[in-house]
Amino acid sequence: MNDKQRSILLDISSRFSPPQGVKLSYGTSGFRADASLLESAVYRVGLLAALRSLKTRAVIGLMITASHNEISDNGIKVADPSGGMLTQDWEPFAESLANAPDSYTLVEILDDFVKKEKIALDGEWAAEVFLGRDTRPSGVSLLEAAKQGVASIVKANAKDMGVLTTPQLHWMVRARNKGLEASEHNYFDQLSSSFRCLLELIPQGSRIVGTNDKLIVDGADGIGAEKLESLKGLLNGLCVEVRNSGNGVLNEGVGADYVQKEKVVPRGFGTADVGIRCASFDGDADRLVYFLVQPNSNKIELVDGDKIMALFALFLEEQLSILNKSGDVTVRPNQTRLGIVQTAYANGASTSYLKQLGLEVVFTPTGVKHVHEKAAEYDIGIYFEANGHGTVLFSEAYLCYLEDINSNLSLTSTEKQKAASRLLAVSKLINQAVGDALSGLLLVEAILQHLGWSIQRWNELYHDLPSRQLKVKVLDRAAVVTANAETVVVKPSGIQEAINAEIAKYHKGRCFIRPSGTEDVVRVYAEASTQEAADGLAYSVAKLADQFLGSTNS
Ligand code: G16
Repeated sequence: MNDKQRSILLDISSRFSPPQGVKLSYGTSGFRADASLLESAVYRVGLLAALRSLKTRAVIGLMITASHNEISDNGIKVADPSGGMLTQDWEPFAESLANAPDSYTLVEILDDFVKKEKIALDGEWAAEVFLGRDTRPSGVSLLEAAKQGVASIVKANAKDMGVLTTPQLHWMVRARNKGLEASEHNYFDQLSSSFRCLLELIPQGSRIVGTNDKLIVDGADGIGAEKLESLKGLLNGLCVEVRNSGNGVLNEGVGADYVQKEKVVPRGFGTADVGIRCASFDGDADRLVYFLVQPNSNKIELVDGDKIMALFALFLEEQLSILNKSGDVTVRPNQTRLGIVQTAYANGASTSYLKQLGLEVVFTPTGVKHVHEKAAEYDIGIYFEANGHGTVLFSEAYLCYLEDINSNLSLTSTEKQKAASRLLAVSKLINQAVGDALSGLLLVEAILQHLGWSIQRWNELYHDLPSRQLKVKVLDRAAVVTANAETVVVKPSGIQEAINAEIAKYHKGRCFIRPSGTEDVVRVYAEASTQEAADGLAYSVAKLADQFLGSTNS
C-alpha cells in the first residue's frame, strides 16, 4: 500500500470509530445490530466491497438493511459478482475489519489482506460498488458511511442505486456483471415480460375464477409495498391490492416473519378477507409467504416457503416430464438433475411430500448463503427456507439446452417447445441472484393460473405437522455450537441429551435449537403430531436452553 493510500485510510477511518465493548459477528447474512452501533462497521464493509471489486474485477453490491428485524436495527448485506452472497472465505476478513479497535490496526489488517490476496490497489481496474438501502431512517447515514468506505480506496467508485428491495440490488449486480443494463426499469421489464410470457403459455381454460382472482399483499410497511405498486402498473392478468404500504411501523405486527412465526393475521387484515388469497413480504422484500385469514378468529392458515417450494417443484416437474418424453433426439442423455434444498426448519410433511414426488432433497444450515450454494450444483436447483426465502436456479448449461430446443423447430414438438419456453420464462422471472418476494409472487401467481388452482387447492398438497418456534434470550448465544445442518447441538455438552429426552416424550416429535445469526437470541423449533404437543416440546426445550445457557431474565 502506498503512502497516499495509507494516509487517506487513516484520515477517513478515524471519523468512524467503532463502539466500545461491542463485538460484531458476521451473521447469517452480514452484520446486523441496533443501528446506533453500526456506522463504523458499515464504513469498513465499504472498504471490503471496494477490495472485493478490485480482486474480482467485477461490480460488488452493498445493501443497507436489517430485513425482518425491528425498525431500530439495521445491517449490511454484501452481493458478490454473481449477485449471490459474499463468498464465505471473506467473512473472517469482514469480522476482523469490523472489530479492529483503531485506525492503525485497521490499516494493518487491510495491508496484510491486500498482500495475501494479491489485490492491485493501483492497477488499471477501478473498483465499482453499487449501494442500496431499504426504508429505515437510519439507512441514510449508514449509506453515507458505506460511500465513505468505498471512497477511502483510491481506485474505487460507489454508485448509489437508491431505495430498493434487497433482491433488486442483487439482481442489478448480477445483470451489470453479465454486461446487461442494470436499472430498476430493466428489472421491472424483465419480471413483467416473463410473467406475461408464462400467462400466454397457459393451456386454455385453466384460469382461476371467483373471489380468488384477487390477491391482497401485506407489504410489511417496507420497500416491497412501494415497488409492488410500481410493478402492478406493468402487469395485466393480476388483480393485486397492496396493504401496509409504509404508513405504519416497519415489521411491527406485519410482514412475512411475523405472519410465519406467530401464525396470526397481520395488521390491516381481518374477517372481511376470509377466503381471499393473501401474501406477506418482509421489510426488504426478500421473503414471501401466503396465508388465508380464518373465520371468527385472528388465526391464519399459513402457506409458507415449504409450500411455495412444493408448488414450484410440481410445476417444474410437469414441464420436465414433457421435455423428457422419449423418442426425441433433443432429450439429454442423462435426466435433468432437479435438486431440492431445505433447512432443518422445513416442515417434516413438506420433506415427505417432496420425496414422494421422487425428488432429491438435501439439507444445509440456515441462511441463503448455504442453500443457494447447494442449489447451484444442479441443472435446476430449488431452495426455500420455511420463512419464505427462496428461489429457483438454472445452470448456464441447462439454459443453453433449453434455448436449443426452442430454436430447433424441426426436432421438437410444439408441446416440448412450450415446456422449454415456460422454463426459460421461469428462469427470467425468478431472481437468479437471491430469493425475491416480488418475482416469487409473480411465479406463484402464474403457476396457480396455469394449474387453474385456488390457494385452498394449493394448500391441500399436504398437511403441515403442527410446529412451534420460540426465541430465547440467553447470556451468550455464541456458546451454542451445532452440527449436522444445525440439527444437533455439540456445545454446551449435555444439552443435546436433555433435548433428546424431551423429544422422546412426544409422538412424531422433532426439535432443535440454534443461535440466530440476525438477532441476539437462540431459536427453538419443535414439531409434533398435535399443536399442543409441539407447543409443549418447544416450551420444555426453551426451558433447557435457559438452564444450560443462562437466561437474561434470571
Ligand atoms: C436472513 C437470511 C435467511 C435466514 C434469516 C434468519 O433473512 O437471509 O436465510 O433464514 O436471516 O436467520 P437467523 O435464524 O440466523 O436469524 P433476512 O430476511 O432477515 O435477511
